[in-house]
Formats: sequence, structure tokens, C-alpha cells
Amino acid sequence: MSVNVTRRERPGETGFAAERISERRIDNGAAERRALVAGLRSAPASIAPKYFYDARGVQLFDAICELPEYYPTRTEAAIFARYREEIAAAAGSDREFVDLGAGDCAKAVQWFPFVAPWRYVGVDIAPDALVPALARLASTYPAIDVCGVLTDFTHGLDLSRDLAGDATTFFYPGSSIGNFTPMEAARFLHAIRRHCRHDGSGLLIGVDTKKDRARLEAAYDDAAGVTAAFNRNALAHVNRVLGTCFAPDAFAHVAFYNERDSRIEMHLEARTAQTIVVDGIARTFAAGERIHTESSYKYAPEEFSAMLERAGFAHVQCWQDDAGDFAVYYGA
Ligand code: AVJ
Repeated sequence: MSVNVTRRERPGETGFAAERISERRIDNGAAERRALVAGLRSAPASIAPKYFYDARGVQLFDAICELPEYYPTRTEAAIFARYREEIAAAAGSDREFVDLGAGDCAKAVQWFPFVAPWRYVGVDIAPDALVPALARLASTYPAIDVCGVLTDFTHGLDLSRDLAGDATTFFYPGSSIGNFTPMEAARFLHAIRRHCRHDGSGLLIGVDTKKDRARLEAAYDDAAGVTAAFNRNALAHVNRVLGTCFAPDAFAHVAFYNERDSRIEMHLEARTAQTIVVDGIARTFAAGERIHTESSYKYAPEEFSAMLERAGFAHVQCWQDDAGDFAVYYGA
């Protein structure tokens, strides 16, 4: 896979050297495509949530984070702001700071004055936001060793070649862990814990909590229809990847809280019967048939603390807003 990170720094230019970025994505475009095709042919059909995040999807997600109904982003930010010093004291300073799903690095940067990392590693699946952000960080913080890793860590987390191998703070905010099933989440937490071999290492993570159905469902089905557009945009993205002819507007946005499994589910429901040629084979979606696009799991603080402990984290601390709408954890 070719990535536009080959530009070398010239004198007076704040470029970002390619050597500072590790490309760990295996070029498995064919396998990704096969998985997507298989998901569409299955009954029930599914599309993995990563297909939300093309350029338009990233913009729509940013818009979701500003919605009055979507409380997670602003509640996490409020918890971080309110308990910044206490959380920083738990995590310690002068660590290597590893930002999982860094994006534009904006959330991590807010911690820099409080935890003074000597090295920052931004990890993301896509270079588009990450690489320019790393370039800005490197020039703003010349004392910090700024690096990036491009990898799809939903397939497993192996940073053994990319970490300096000293005390490390892992940062996984935004309840991104909610897209994993609880079993996958437990495996992922174990993988992070295996990288925490040195004293002073730990994980700082933000996780959404269970709450009343009406508020959860409003957060994933907002009045302005931004989440609906975000959900349908997966079809436009799939059309580009597979050359399919999904009409996004022919599918209704469906989001509900599955209380038994403690997860929000998002689906796209065919408004009328649709026949789509998927890789040469016709696939008919009956009227009312759904394509599952996302699960977003919610955890009570005692449940998630226990998961962290089972993964090997000790001294688990939890910070919440007064309403208990969101939770931030640090485990060593
Ligand atoms: C990025 C997975 C944390 O589950 O709340 C927001 C994605 N989907 N609205 C979430 C999402 C619909 C979000 N995560």
C-alpha cells in the first residue's frame, strides 16, 4: 500500500520524515474485500463499522460529536478537564504515550502539559489526519520524540517493534472499545496489558455507561439526522470499494438499544425490495431486511473495572461525571 509520507524535511520546512512513521498495515485489500462481500451475502447481512470512516464519514462523525443528543464526547472531555491532575498523577509523567486511534491527536495533546511524555506514538488505521497532525506536533513540541504507526489494530495489537520499551501510558478514549464484542474487548485489553511490562505503565481509557434507553437511543438517532446520514454513508463507501449500486436513500436508519446484550445496534433497513449485484452475484434484500452496521457496547463501571482487572490491570481507578453518563478508567 502506498502512503504519501515520503516527503523529506528541507531546511526551514516543518515536514515530517517518513522514517518516523511505521507502516504496519499488511496489504490485505483482497481479504478485506472478501470479508465485505461475505458480510453482504450473509443473512443477516453486515458491514463492518470501519466502512463508516471515509472522508465524508470522518466529517459526519465530527458533526455527531457536536450534537446535543450525543453526550459521550463532551462528557468525556468534561471528566478529563475536571480530574486532569488526579488522572495525570495516577498515570505519571515522563512516559512513552501511546495514542490508540489517534486521528488528529487533539485529545492526546491536552494531556501533554500534565503528563509530559518524552515520546508520543500516534496509532491509527489511516494516515490522512494522523500524518499532518504528527508534523504539527513535532514542530510544536521539539522535546518530544513524535512517531506514528499505521495499523488496523482491530485485527490484533502488536506494537513490539514500535515502542521504546520503557514505562508506557496507553490512551484509548471515546468509548471506541464499544465497537468490539465483550470477548474481543477482553482480548484487546489483554494485548494492551502485555505491552505494559515496565513499572509505571498503564491504560487510560474512556468507556460509555449503561443508561436509560431513551437517552441512548436519541444519541444514535438524532433529530437532525446526522447519525442517519453517517450510517447510510457506509453504503456510498461500499459502492466505491466493491462497485456496487446501493442507493443509500433506499435504506432507513435503524438504531435501538439491545438491553439483553447491553449494546446499541445500528442497521440499514431496506425500505422496499432491493437487488444489488455484489461481486457478480445478485443479492436481494427483501423489504424490511436489515444490514447490521454497528454495535456499540455499554458497560457499568463495576463491570468494566472487573474486565480491566481480569486483563491484568491493577489499582484500577474510575472517574465519572455527576450523572454517571460516561466513565474514565486508569489501570496500571
Ligand atoms: C466511535 C464507536 C465510539 O459507538 O458511539 C457514533 C460511533 N456511531 N454514532 C459510538 C458512533 C454512531 C461511536 N464510536
